[in-house]
Amino acid sequence: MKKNILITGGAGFIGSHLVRLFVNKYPDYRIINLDKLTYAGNLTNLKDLENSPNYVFEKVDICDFSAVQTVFAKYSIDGIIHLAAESHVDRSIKDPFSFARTNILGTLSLLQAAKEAWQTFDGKLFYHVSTDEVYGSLGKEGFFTETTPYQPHSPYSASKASSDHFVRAFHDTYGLPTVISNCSNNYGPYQFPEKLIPLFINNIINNKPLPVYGKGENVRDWLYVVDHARAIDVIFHSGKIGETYNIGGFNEWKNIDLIRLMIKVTDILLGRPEGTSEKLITFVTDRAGHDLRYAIDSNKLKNELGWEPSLQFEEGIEKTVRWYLDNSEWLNSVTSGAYQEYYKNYYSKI
Ligand code: NAD
Ligand code: TDX
Repeated sequence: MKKNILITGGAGFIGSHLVRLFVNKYPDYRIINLDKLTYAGNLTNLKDLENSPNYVFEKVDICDFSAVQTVFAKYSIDGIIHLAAESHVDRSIKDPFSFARTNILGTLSLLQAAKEAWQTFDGKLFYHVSTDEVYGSLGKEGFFTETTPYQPHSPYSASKASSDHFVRAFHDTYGLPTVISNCSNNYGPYQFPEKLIPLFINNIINNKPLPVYGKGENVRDWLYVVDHARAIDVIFHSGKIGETYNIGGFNEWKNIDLIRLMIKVTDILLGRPEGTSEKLITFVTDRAGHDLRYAIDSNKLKNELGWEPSLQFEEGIEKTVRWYLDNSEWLNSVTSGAYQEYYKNYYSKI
């Protein structure tokens, strides 16, 4: 094998798309998927790769430093693309400790293991996959750039900001070759149905309420997950060490407009009369500390490395709804058991 690449969080939403891209595109790389398989990690996301000769799975918690060291000792790791994290803002409001543990201490454990394992830093790279939420919230105008000061508001974004700082600290203090990307909201197949888009598609299918936080006026910049994986590929291979790259779709949607579009597309594909599911819209108490608007300026990535999103949003959302309708087995399997327990009281209250 030409290279051993460790991808953490490869059984999650974005990680599974990235693992698939790398395993298929680079047959001479060994891709090691390291994942703890939390509620959000699911090996069925990677079923098609099970027998690929250049793919291996390691069930490891990134917070378990000695287990991480063992993985470094077992494979001669050339590069790490680190995605493993607790990723849902609402869960971070309920349980900030687990976000601090995984996102901060877990990242530190990987950084330290890499620093110790790598005799020389030549040809090595530690790539941290981060979020635009570290920059805080925008008003009606403007964009986040790579130089926007950090101003996280949720425990999730505070933990991701902290992990970004640790990555930069390892670069500045020890010379560890690092790169960071901060991406906007992703959507597409295999996203756990707790995030807005898959949660609402699942609820429309099942005629359940669509809980819109506040007045639905918050704005997010949506990017198709495969385009994010393509961006990571470009940055991993051509990004400059020590740099940060913003990744976004120049595709802003007010939540309520996006929800109405999802309803329209899903009703059509389900063969329901147009607008049938509008009645499911339920305005609920706003999320605490809810950031008003995210918008990413990804011109650095476009101008320096030539990356651009490939998919128009209307096309991407239809493709996504179709995928969830065609993959009811996957949807049913991830929404059984603990998932039902998690939402049990929620729907009885709204
Ligand atoms: P996800 O929740 O779908 O997947 C996270 C994965 O990490 C799961 O497979 C889970 O099992 C694994 N994991 C969690 N804790 C772990 C631990 N302690 N040890 C090992 N594995 C562990 O998340 P996602 O949406 O795919 O996000 C992936 C990364 O991208 C995260 O770092 C997130 O902050 C970042 N990001 C996400 C988005 C988005 O819109 N989803 C946008 C920008 C950045
Ligand atoms: O039930 C809901 N109702 C609702 O109105 C949910 C789950 C969300 N929302 C709103 C909150 C946000 O304004 O929809 C918007 C999107 O919410 P999420 O899907 O939870 O995403 P967000 O909070 O924006 O964070 C996401 O993007 C950045 C990911 O979860 C992060 O992991 C990523 O870093």
